[in-house]
Amino acid sequence: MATSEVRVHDALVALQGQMAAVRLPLETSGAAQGRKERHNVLEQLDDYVLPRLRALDAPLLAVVGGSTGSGKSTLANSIVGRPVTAAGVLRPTTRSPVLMHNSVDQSWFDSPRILPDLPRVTGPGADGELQLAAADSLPVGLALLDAPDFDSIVVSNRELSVQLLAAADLWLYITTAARYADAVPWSLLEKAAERNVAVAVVLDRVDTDAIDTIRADLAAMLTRNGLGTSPLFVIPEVRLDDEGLLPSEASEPVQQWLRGLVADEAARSAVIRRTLDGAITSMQESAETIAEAYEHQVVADAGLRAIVKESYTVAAEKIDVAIADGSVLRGEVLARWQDFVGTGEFFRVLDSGISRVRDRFEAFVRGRPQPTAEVEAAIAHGVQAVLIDEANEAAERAETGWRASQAGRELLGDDDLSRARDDVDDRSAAVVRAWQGAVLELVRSEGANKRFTARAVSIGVNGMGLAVMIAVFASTDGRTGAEVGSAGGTAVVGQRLLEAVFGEQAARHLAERARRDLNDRVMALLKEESSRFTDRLDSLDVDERTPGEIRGAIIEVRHARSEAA
Ligand SMILES: Nc1nc2c(ncn2[C@@H]2O[C@H](COP(=O)(O)OP(=O)(O)O)[C@@H](O)[C@H]2O)c(=O)[nH]1
Ligand SMILES: [Mg+2]
Repeated sequence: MATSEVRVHDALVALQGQMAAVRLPLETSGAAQGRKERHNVLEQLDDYVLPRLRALDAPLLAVVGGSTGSGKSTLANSIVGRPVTAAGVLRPTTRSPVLMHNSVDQSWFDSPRILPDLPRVTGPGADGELQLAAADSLPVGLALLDAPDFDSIVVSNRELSVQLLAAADLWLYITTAARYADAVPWSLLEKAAERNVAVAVVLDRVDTDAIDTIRADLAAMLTRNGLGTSPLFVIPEVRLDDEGLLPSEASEPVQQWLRGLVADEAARSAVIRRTLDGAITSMQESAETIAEAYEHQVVADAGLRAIVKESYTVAAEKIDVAIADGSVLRGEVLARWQDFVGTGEFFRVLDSGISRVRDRFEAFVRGRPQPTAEVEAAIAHGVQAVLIDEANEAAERAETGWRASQAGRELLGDDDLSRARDDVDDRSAAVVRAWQGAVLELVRSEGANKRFTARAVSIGVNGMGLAVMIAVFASTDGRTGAEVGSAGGTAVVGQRLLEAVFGEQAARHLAERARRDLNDRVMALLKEESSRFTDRLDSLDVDERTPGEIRGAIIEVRHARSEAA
């Protein structure tokens, strides 16, 4: 290879790496098409483009293609001069393609150099095997491949046919007088024209008196479809010989043309170049399509993530409001808190004046059992209810949002994520319990700083902790106490207790830390909840850099080719 060709080769290898790495996991617009094209590009690089670039002097491979019963096998056998490949009205059940070559050329084909995924056999092959047949009547430098019908009713046959045509330097396209205008073969020929593959057309089994009309009609169709320069051979309807071969004068023109082609180095390499260039160009286009399809994946991925984020941000905000606006302090919590603080003794502690409050407080907590458990439980219950409600609503919003797109629907499949996790009760209860424990711990360590006696601290911690919690639940916009309404009226008691014991600033600081702590724990809970959605995306690994990388690889192929040209 010339240096410039090495650069083309290496650019294609880089593109191959991109294509191999890319996945189009989301059901977005163009994803199905992109996956198909990706598969084809990878296959054609391995089967044809890279091996051809590495060995431009390898034999020219002509693939005989056409619809069922058009006479492919008969023509291939007739060119070779003996019945190598099974022909017949009863369709051979095997879909093993046969590659005929001169024995001198064997080493080009018995290795996985081209079509590496097809195992080689020398006898009749099984499904998906490539049967190699040495036929020295073929000129050195020409191989003939009898492909399965491209319109086979067996899907794998059709796919194999397409794969083999994509590996050809030349399509020897066979059609019959009865079938030449059919839509299916034409869609294939249009593809050939689009890709600029070298094609020769054989019109087979034509009644002698209709030859001129049909030839003219087909020639016009070829011209209209961009294949006007393709050689057109016409084989009249003839009797086959005992071996099922065409009489030599019938197959002679095609045979001569093929011989002439491989004998003329310039003509041969022109055919190879044309098909190779066409293949690389169409590969660039496919890669563009794939990059574009991947862009849709990136957009869809971001869109689905935004739905989840929005759904759970709303939940976080609503929880935040519910926590701060005093609504938790209604009903049961309020009643239990009033039980707790509603004794005259408690108020006397508060009314005794800041200077003496510490002593009084110690006396208060010493003399008093601590019925805080009920208040704590009521708080836990109230907060937990808010968390569960909002987690459920967020799940419903996110699931509804995802179901609105096909990508989201496919990702959800049969799973119903429209409610919070099954264990949200336990998880949210644990969140609140852990927070309450942390609040008590906070009060304990603050109290220790204030040098309470150990006993006062240990007994008073629960009451102080409650006061902090109450302050948290009535702290809308930094306001506390009476300003936030009836529930707050009670909260002011807790506030004053805190201020009396810790000082105003420290008291505010305590409530604030406790609130931030609760917020962190709530966010962690919501993160766990939303990860049920986002985990599904994370595992797909849709990377926004990918389209750019593919385009970069395409640009390098383009530059390398223009340098080589
Ligand atoms: N009389 C006649 N029969 C043919 C001709 N070409 C093919 N056949 C028969 O048509 C049937 C299908 O041919 P075959 O080569 O197996 O078609 P394939 O499916 O394209 O490989 C076989 O029975 C052949 O013997 C021909 O030119 N003349
Ligand atoms: Mg056949």
